Parts: sequence; structure tokens; C-alpha cells
Amino acid sequence: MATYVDLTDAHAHFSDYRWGEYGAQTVIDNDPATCFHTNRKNPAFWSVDLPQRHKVHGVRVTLSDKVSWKDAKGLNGFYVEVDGVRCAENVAIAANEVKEVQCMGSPEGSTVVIGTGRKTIMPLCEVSINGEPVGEPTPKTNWKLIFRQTKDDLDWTSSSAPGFSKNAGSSNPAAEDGYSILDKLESLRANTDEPFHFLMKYPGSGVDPLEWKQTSNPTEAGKVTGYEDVWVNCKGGGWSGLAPSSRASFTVIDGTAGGNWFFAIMAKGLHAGGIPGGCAKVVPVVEIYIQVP
Ligand SMILES: [Ca+2]
Repeated sequence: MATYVDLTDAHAHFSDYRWGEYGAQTVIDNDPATCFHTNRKNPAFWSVDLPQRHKVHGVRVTLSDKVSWKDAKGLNGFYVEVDGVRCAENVAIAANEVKEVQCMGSPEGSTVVIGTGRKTIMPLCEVSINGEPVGEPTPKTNWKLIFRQTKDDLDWTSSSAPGFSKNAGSSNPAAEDGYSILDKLESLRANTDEPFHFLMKYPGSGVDPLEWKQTSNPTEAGKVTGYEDVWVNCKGGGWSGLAPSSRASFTVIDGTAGGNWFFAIMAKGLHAGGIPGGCAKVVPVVEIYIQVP
């Protein structure tokens, strides 16, 4: 019996992405209707970092009917690697097919790669990993929700969200259209030299999350300092960390140093029907979490 690894907290990566595309995380969202396509720039691969080491017995790869027969050829002949050890090669797959692949020798590791090595469009709709955990489980990261905005709440004036605070007393912040405790950021780190460790998510959009560190407080005037990628799949739109926006009439904070307002936080208006989000996409919801002990 195959036992599939829980990929809820796993991080997906890719060689490159087709413009206008869903994010890499859609390959592990348990929805065969959401698919990801690489672009032609680099030898195509998609990979996933598992939350802990596993002995990998195999993978299940799904191409749903959302992938054209022509694009499906871009995955045909794929390989599987576990921490650099190739355990399956030249696997055939066609459009609208679910393929169970055995991983020869059941290698141990925490990164599983599916690729072709060819500079072509490579589609994937779902990947499941059949394996068993090795060693002690990695401690779970504690993420605290500190900001949430849906496109239904564009009211972020200084009177509606005084001092970066909104619905701070909510018993269910994850259900609010507008929620912010960004005024409490300094109380969530030991001192101003310690970087914030943020995770920004775009629920319901298919746009990949961004996880990064920065030392500057996004609510305080000035440039982003101490920026460091942790897990950033797409910087499209000009990602450079969060700081007060240079277009204050559009949004209070954004993630681009230039004149764009992508990665908007406290957006005061919509762009193409949504909030300017990650990867130069428009999104219905944005959430920021901070890592806490
Ligand atoms: Ca999917």
C-alpha cells in the first residue's frame, strides 16, 4: 500500500515558469484542475522540499485534462531524483494520465525532483510522494497571521486603520476582509537588529507564497534593509521586500522599490479587478504571517 507524504508544508520550486502561469505550489494543492507549466529558458524541472527526510518509494504524477496533448509531450520521458540520486528515468506519460512511478532503490532524502532536462514546456498538475519518514520529525514552524486583506476591503485611511491597526481584537482574523496588527511588529522581535521572518500568501489565486527576511520595519519610512530570500519563486513585478509605497494614494505598503505597486499591502483601490499581488498577478486576498517562537 502506498503511503503518500503530507505536502501541506512542503516548498515547491521550478526551473522557470510560463508567463501568466499558476505557481509551482499548485502541483501539490490536491487539485488536478490546477496545473503548472515550465518555460523554455532552462532544462525543465519541478522540485519539492519535504518537511523532513523520507525514504522515497515512488511518485504519482497527474496530468489532468487541463493540459493539452501538445504540452503533455513536454513531460514525456521524465526522470525522478531524490537528493540528486536518480531513481526513475525516461518515464512515459501522455495527456490526461495518472502515472505511478517506482523509485528504484527507495533512496533517502528531502528533495524530490521531476524533470526532463529539455528546454521545453513541462506541465504538471499533481505530484504525490509515496514514502516513509526517516528520523525525528522537523519541528513545525509557528506562523502568526499579522495582516489580511481581501479585495472587498479597500478602506485603509489613517482613521479606518489607525497606526496600521484594524480589527485587532477579532476572534477570527482569518475570516476578516481587513485585519492588521502591523503596529505590533516591534513587539514580535527582540530588537531592531533582528530580522523579521515573513511569509506572504495569496489564497485562492494559485500565486506562490513568498518567504523572506528583512530587518527594516515595513511600516516605517525608508528603504528595505537586511533583505534575504528564504523561499521566493517569482520576483515578477519587481519584488524587493516590503516598505511604505511611493504611490501612497494607491496603497500604503508595497513590495517594489520602483513606481509599481505590486505586492500591495493595504491597497486602497483595485487593479484589473483585484489587488496587485505577487508574480505581477492580480489576487483576491493577501495575507502576511510572521515566524514566532
Ligand atoms: Ca494542482
